Amino acid sequence: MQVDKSPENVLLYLAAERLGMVYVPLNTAYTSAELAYFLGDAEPAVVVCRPADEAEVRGLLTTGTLVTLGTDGTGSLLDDIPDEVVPVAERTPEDLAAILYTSGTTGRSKGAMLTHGNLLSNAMTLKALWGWRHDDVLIHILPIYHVHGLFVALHGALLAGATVLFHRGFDSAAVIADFARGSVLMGVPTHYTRLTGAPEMTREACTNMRLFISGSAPLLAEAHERFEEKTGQRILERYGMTETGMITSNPYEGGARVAGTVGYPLPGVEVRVRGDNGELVEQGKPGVLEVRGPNVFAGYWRMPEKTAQEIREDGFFITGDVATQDADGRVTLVGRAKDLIIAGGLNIYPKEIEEAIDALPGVEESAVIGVPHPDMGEGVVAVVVAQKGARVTEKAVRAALEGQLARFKQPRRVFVVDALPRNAMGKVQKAALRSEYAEALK
Ligand code: MLC
Ligand code: AMP
Repeated sequence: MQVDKSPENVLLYLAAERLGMVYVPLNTAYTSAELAYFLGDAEPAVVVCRPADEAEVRGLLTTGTLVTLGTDGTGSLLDDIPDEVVPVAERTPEDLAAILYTSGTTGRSKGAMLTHGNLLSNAMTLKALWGWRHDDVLIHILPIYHVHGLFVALHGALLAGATVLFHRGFDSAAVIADFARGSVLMGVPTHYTRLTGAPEMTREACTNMRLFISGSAPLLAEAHERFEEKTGQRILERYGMTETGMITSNPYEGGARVAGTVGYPLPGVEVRVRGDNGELVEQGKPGVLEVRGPNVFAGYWRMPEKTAQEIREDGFFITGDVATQDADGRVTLVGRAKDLIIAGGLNIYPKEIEEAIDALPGVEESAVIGVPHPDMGEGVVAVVVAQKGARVTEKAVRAALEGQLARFKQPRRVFVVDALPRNAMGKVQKAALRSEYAEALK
C-alpha cells in the first residue's frame, strides 16, 4: 500500500484484515528506488498505489496484482468492488496482521511482523487507559502508514465507535479550528511546538478538548510547559515502537503527567533496564530498556538472525532506547544506544544515508549525524571526506541524493572535511561531530 490518506484507505486496511491478508503500508515519501526494495522483500499478492504512480509502480512489480486508489473516489480498486459480502476470515492471535517496515542499523529496512494479538491487546489496553468514548471526536493529523497514526490513533477511535476528523497536511490554524468540535488530538512533538507558536492557540480554543497525546519522539520539558502555559492543558506523553506498539504512558487519571518522562509500563507489559551484556542495572541508573508482553512483535520478516539478536530467549525485546526507571516504575528516556535520528517523529538510520553517500563518485567516506533542528527536533547533517585528488561539494552530494532517498532522509547540510574524528579503536566519534555541528541547522 502506498496511497494518500483517505477514509477509503482506512476501509482498505480493515477489509484486508477481514480477508485475513497481511497489510503492508508504506510511507508515501518513498522514492521508486526505495519502493523497489519493499516490493522485492514483501513479495505482495496485491499492490495498491496512487493513480498517478501506476505506470512507475507497474515497472517495479515482480509479483502481485496492481490496483490504484485515489483520495477523491478515483482508482481501479473502487471501480471493481464486488457486490457480494465476503465472509470474515478466521484468524488466531498468533496470525500475522501487518508488516510495518522500520529502517535498520544495517541500512536495510526491516519488516516488523505484527500479529492480530499484538494489535488487539495494545488497542484494548489503550482504549481503557485513555478513556476512549463513543462521543469522542479524534482530530487525526498523522499519516496512516505508521504505528502512531494507523494503530494508536485509529484503533482507539474505531473500538469506541468515535468520530474521526481527517487532516491530510498539517495546518495549525485548520487543526485549531477543529478543537471546537474535537476532543482528542495525537501528534508528534513538532505538531505541539507548531501549535504552541500559532496565534490562534488560546485557552478558549481548547476548552472542548479532553486529551492531547504526544509520542514518537522526545517532547522537551520546556515545550511541554509552554504548551500548558498557553492552553491550560497538560500533554499526556507516551512511548512506543513499531515492533512493540505502545510500551509506556503517563497517566490519564490518578497520577501526574510528568514532563520529560514517558510514564509507566502499560497494564500487561513488562519492562526492565539492562546493561550492554544483559546484566541488571541498579535502580535509577541508565541502561537499555527491554520489553515483554502481548504487544511485542513476532520478529522481522525473513530476518531470523536479526530477530534472534533483538529478542532475548526469555522473550524480552531490546528496544535500543536508554532509560532509567524510578522506584515506582516511572520510565524516563535518557538517550539511545542505537545510531538513530528522529526528525519530525520519523526515524532515520544514518547508515542508510552513509551508504548512499559513500557510493557517490569521489567520496572516500562519510558520517551522518542528527543535530538540533528548531521545527523537527533533529535534522540530518552529513560530514564527508573526499578521495585524494577528487572534488566533492555540498551541492553535488545533495543533488545526487535527490530521487534516491525520500526527502525527509536527505541531509539538510553537507560539510566536506579532510578527515573524520576517530577514537583509538578507529571508530568515528559521532558525539564529537554532533557537538561540532550542533548549530548547523539552527
Ligand atoms: C517533512 N519534512 C521533513 C519531515 N517532514 N524532514 C525531516 N523529517 C520530517 N519528519 C521536510 C519536507 O520534505 C520539506 O522539505 C520540509 O521538511 C518542510 O516540510 P513541511 O511541509 O513543513 O512539513 P510537513 O508536511 O508539515 O510535515 C511535518 C510533520 C510530518 C511533522 C507534520 O513530518 C509528520 O507528519 N510527521 C509524523 C510522522 C509520524 O507519523 N511518525 C510516527 C512513526 S511511529 P523540503 O526540502 O522539500 O522543503 C513511531 C512509533 C511511536 O515512531 O512511538 O509512535
Ligand atoms: P519507530 O521505530 O519509528 O517505531 O520509532 C520508535 C522510536 O521512537 C523509539 O525506539 C524511541 O526512540 C522513539 N520514541 C517513541 N516515543 C518516544 C517518546 N515519547 N519520547 C522519546 N522517544 C520516543
